[in-house]
Amino acid sequence: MLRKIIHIDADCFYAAIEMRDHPELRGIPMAVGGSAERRGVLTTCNYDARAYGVRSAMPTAQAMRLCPQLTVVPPQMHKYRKASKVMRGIFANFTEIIEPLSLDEAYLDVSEISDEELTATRIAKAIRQQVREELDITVSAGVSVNKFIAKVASDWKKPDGLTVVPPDEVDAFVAALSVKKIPGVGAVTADKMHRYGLRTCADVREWSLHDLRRRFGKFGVVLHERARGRDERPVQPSRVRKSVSVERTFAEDVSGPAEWEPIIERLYINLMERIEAAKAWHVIDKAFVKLKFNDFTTTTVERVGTKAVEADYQDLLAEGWERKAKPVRLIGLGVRLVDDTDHISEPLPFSETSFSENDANS
Ligand code: TTP
Ligand code: MG
Repeated sequence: MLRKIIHIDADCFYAAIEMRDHPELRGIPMAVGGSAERRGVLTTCNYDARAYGVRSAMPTAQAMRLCPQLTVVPPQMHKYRKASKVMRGIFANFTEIIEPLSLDEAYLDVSEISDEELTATRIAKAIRQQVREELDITVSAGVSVNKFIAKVASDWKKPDGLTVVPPDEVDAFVAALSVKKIPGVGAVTADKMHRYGLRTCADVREWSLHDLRRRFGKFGVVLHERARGRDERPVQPSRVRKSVSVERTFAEDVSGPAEWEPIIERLYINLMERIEAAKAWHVIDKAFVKLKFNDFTTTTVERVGTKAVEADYQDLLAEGWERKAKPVRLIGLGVRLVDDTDHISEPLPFSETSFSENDANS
């Protein structure tokens, strides 16, 4: 089945928000980042500054040499997070299948929208307009049959661009595409490809899968696919994890706190391992326990403002147990998490490697 994928990416996002809030910054070269005196780095800059060669992740001092009249303002993350939430709300008016990649970027799968009037292109147009109206910034959009082409397309006419690559144009569009446009091909891989005479996707098509694998390892498989405009990756809606927990049902009911203390110690260690595996330390909001009594009733007790300390769990369990003071069949320990989609795209600033999709240099 042919899919319909939209990729949305805001134009010079942090800079656009600052220009919106400080109109005097419009039309002059400006950037968002740390000051040159403090060896700061830019997060991004507006398109006026880009004309001077100023770029994201560039040391501010270097940017000032390229463009001495550059105005640099400090980042205000809370504003960008808020704007990001509004953008996601707008996407959600059209589909639930939204995969955010960072604060200002997302894939949408609108294949299922069968309304003749509401084509993928119209949806992209409507989103661009709604973002402009609600946030007073511009986003660029790409519409095509898969993530790869939609992403390349959204970048095609930046800023404030809409590029649609319909199914019957995919082949020609991709053939002429520079290999540098393939996500994952960073500067190093591009150089290596150029040495082999691979400049466009049409060049890559001349190579067998076997040879691509031999020269580029696992990434050779990706190159083989992308060069033909293929990308089967689904749009994966972010499932926001709400809690991490462990629980244990006892073979025989335990009578109360005195008896379960050693059991809790081990359960607590399991919980710590789960939190570690989920990398959830920084988003813990509350600790909670669950008790199931031998009459099959369940009770939970929560405590805010804890980083999940073992002693807290012992207290919470004692508190829960006193509610019934009956033998216990099951005990659960857990933490509730704050919505951590807010934390996407931090810490600042990104290094080039952490921002590109798995550059392969093998
Ligand atoms: P991008 O979408 O990569 O860049 P952009 O929106 O500023 O510009 P473009 O018009 O080319 O899309 O990143 C989104 C935001 O993420 C950007 O506004 C600032 C932040 N960011 C960093 O903090 N460090 C970085 O190195 C990059 C690339 C972005
Ligand atoms: Mg952007």
